Amino acid sequence: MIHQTVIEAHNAKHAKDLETDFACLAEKLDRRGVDINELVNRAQGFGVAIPSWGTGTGGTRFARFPGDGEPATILDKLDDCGVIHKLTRSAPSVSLHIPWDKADPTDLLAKAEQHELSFDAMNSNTFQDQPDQAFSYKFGSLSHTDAATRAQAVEHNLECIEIGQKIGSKALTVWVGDGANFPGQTHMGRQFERYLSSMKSIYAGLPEDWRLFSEHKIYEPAFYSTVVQDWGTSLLTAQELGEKAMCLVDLGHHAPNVNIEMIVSRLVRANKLGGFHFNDSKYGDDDLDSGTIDPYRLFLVWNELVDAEDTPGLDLAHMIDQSHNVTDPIESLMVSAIEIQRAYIQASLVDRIALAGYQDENDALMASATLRHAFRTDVDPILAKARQRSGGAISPIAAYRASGYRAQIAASRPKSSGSGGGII
Ligand SMILES: [Mn+2]
Repeated sequence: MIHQTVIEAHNAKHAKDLETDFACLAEKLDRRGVDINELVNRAQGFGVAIPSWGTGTGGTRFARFPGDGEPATILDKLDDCGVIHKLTRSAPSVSLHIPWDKADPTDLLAKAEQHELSFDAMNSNTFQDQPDQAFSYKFGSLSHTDAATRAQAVEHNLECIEIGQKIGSKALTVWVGDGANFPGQTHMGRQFERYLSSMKSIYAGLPEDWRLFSEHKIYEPAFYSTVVQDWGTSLLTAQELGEKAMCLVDLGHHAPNVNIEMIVSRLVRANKLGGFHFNDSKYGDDDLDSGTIDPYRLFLVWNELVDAEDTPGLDLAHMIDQSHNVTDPIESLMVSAIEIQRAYIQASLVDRIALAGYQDENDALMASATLRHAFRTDVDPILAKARQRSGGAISPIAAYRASGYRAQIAASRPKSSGSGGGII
């Protein structure tokens, strides 16, 4: 593990520069009527969940190139999540994936406590077959034409809830790859009815204080049609199931150029926005780290979230869901947590009174400029100060590299093979 003295030594080297940059930004923000310490407080209060599967190297349909010290067990993954949180202080929870992360709940809780972590939403997996299962998901799971296969998939989701209850999770995320590869392969209406019926069975097993997240995705693994392909179907599902059913928006699960911030606004209006999977992509799904391709879109999504933050009942689960193929996953996840936090703080800088005025006056140019003014503000000193005040590293990547953590775990963990993926 990374000892606190490593962080302190790192911070001691960078503290003076941070003070200078922080004072300069404080003065600039003061001229805009903004108290920098309020923003530091907001940054300190921010947290995003790390996906357990993100700590391992991902892959494509072609290959996977694992790095040194890949986590072999969920306890290894939690150690890596602990490092991410220790250095950034902005990743206090972990989202588990069943059955990949099956373990004794006592061990999971002990490891989480050691790293000051908690457990966010549970994720079920009915998009691949497990060695011991009776029925195959080749032609679907919750929407399969065969009742026994659907029952098996429902049962798996109920087991995820059961495991989650033992470790303090309060939500289940359901994503299914069910769909069709050819026109005519399935009856779209009947397939959706079967999906809804299965989801109702899962919903019936949901504890009173839990929520059920429905995650949409436009395509893949089904290449022609997908059962829960967009937010419309996700909303239909959530509305039909009941109050505890919400929609989860994964940034990578849309067609190119889709206005995701508008989807956010509509789901807030419907009281059905439950959570996020953050990532970025140039072409495909959740291929790239948050904020690496289109930071302005990330900002615009956060602009809607900050605008809606006082909406009664709005309680969002923020999670990262991305694949790391050529980077050290710990580094990618730290950068992403920081970029998501950055967009949140930038969005918190939007002068909403001025913006509303420009909107009412139809002053499109000034309304747009108001958003860009917030987006262009370099909030780095705020994020670094928040980490410093919370006991994290001023510059997490530099501190991580100085710590030698990767080399240390590479020596004790078995070398990983090139198999397996893990993109959802
Ligand atoms: Mn996702």
